[in-house]
Amino acid sequence: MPHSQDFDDGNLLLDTAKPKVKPPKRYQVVLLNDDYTPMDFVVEVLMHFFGMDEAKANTVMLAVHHQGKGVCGVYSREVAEMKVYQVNRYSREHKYPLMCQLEVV
Ligand code: TYC
Repeated sequence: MPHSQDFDDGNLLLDTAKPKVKPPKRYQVVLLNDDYTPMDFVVEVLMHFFGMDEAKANTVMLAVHHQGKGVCGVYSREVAEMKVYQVNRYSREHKYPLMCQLEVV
């Protein structure tokens, strides 16, 4: 009859090895309030660039309006940078000062 200690391979290495790969950082796309951009335009941006339905877009727009800024979504760096670029370009094209920016989580 084998003794239980015969099968003890010790897991000291597994327990102490540091993970070599860190989880990737996540990037928040944050929308900023201003006094000039129409609320309807902000709602349109949130629906078009962030896939929100109208009710969600309205809620987020009003939160930004009252609190000064708010999170539109959390993405990889590449996707977040592209969203910021596209939203800021779209706002400029329409001559509105609406701004969004990146924040590392
Ligand atoms: N404060 C703007 C207004 O009163 C509306 C607004 C909301 C603008 C959110 C920007 O990110 C923003 N017309």
